[in-house]
Amino acid sequence: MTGSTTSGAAVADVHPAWLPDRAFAGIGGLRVAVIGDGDVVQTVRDEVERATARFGGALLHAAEGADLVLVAAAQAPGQLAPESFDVALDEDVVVVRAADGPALLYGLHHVVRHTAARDLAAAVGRTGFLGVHAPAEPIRMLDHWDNLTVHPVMGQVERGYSGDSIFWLDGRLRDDLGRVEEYARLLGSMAINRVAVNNVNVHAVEAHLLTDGLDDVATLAAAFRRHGIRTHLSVSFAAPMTVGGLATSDPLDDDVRAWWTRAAAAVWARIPDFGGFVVKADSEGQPGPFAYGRDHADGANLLARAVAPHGGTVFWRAFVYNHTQDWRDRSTDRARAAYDHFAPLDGRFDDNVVLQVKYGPMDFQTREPVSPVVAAMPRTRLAVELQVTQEYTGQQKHVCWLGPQWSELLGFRPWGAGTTVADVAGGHGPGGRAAGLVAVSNVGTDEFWTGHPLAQANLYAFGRLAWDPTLPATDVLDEWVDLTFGADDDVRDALHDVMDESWHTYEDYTAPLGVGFMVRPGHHYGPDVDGYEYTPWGTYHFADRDGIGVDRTRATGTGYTGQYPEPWRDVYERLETCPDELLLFFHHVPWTHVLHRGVSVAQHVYDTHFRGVDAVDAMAERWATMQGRVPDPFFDRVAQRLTEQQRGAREWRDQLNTYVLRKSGVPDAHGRRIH
Ligand code: GCW
Repeated sequence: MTGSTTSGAAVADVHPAWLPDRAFAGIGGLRVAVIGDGDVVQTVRDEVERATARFGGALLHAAEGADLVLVAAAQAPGQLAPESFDVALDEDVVVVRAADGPALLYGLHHVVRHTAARDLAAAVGRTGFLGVHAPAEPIRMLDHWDNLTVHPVMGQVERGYSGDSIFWLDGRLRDDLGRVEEYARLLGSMAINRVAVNNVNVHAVEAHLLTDGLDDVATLAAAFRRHGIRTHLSVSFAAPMTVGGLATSDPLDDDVRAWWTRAAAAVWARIPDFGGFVVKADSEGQPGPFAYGRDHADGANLLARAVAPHGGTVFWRAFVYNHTQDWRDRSTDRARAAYDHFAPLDGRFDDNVVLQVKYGPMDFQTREPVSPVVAAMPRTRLAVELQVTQEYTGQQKHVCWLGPQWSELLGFRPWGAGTTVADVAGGHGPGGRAAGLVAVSNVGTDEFWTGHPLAQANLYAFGRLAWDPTLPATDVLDEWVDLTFGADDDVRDALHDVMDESWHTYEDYTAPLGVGFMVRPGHHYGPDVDGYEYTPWGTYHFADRDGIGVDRTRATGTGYTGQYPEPWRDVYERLETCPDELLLFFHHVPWTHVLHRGVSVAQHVYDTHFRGVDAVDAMAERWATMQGRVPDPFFDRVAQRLTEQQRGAREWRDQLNTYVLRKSGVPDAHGRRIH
């Protein structure tokens, strides 16, 4: 599949990401039996055939004489949960028994990962290789904010930093689906099982996918199906009007119900394993049930009942807030909105509704507390939404390895002990309702997929952490390096040096202490401290000559701390216990307020901003030592982006430091140059 795409590189020129042929050398030399039927088993067979053709060994169709046996579904004895597999040693033979086709694919890649840096015998001796392997999160989904055409303001991929859509061109599916096939292969290798293929902001062109575009969607679904992935569409709540010609989209109207029932039936008639719908309603201008005086349970259940007979799921987003605020109104707090809208609806959503909640109460900031909605809805299936695309974390111009951020979020304990965020999403929370994780993808037609080549690691990490949220981020990075570059200690060390701390470094030179935003409105790249302060979208820092931060306490502020259960409602409420990194999210304090770490807020801003720039310079120097150690195009692209990161970090440093010095008058204790 090497035909050229109209925009972007031909498939043959595209970086293989973490699946270069070399990554399969460890299984290539073996005699591998693949046993079972179905599309995904055939994919496993194709992978083994490709590896053995390249590296020797053989593909077998029966266990006899094999070094490695991969056996799926009916042939696998025992009780394995869906998507799970078991790895055992039978004499000298490694046997992977899988519950189903997708599980066999996951089992294959489990072996590939473990043999990327060593041989099979050595892999067998490692902890974590043998035994039962099951996904922690049943739903592991990527959303694409892809438009069918180029949107005048947002471009083709909303918040996309990697070129155009790999799916769509000029209002319809691309002719050359080579990139889609490669993408599906990458996703299958890290056990993603659902994708949504169009933007949650559904414009007129995309709204028609649901009716006139089904052939295109079916073609995409076929490509994804071979890798165990179900396809979804984002739909507009107003579709009965805009697409169906009705006069209303009131969720309690009989004609509206009938319309959705028919629309769903038509979709599943064309695509029997279609996954369902994603809906952004009453959010940032998208239509929703509020227009009819209905609530979001009415809205979600309308669609849920239409798709239920077909086994479909409705992903209903909780990202609902007032984006036409008046900055003078101090009582409106955007952070409160999702909880205020949704917590009272707990228990009212149908079983096939998944409430999709952004990880924080705001909007994918570098640092936010965990959304209080996660702990507030035990009778609702909750999926936590992450942002792989780096809208607020450097837009794939800056290195920002997000594995550590996600590990921290997923491991957060909303009740202080016991259950984690990952547990709640996976169905091990108080109500036991399982859903999973969703993330906004970061790929496009760019030859490295992700604009910044190192951002490939974020995509990889999302899949791996959705499978096992307890994996240490540093191990995930090792896996990614070994697969991508081969087992090379120098490359691995260099990438750890450049990436391990890059999230904290990004935090250091951008908005401080959890205050968030301070970005240029619109495109959200680069510093603009007061950019959002007087806009309708929300007010984020309230800085004046005396201090900075948002008072979200119950005692004197917006009361947001009261949305958390114990212990957090009190931990965040009290200055003495509020963690430094979230101080300005929860409190308005004087510039001279002394942090737990022993310096004033103003001094902290200076220290971290100088430190952040130094760290970026060190990253660039370290990367320079990799010339000749990684392929030149990869090296060059990263080097170019680091130059921009060095420039950008200086811009952030100088604007933040100058702003704080001018507002506060607090001099830098170390007398460094502030403009
Ligand atoms: O982060 C904001 C983005 C919007 C996006 C919205 C959302 C798709 O700035 O571009 O719209 O979130 O999540 O719906």
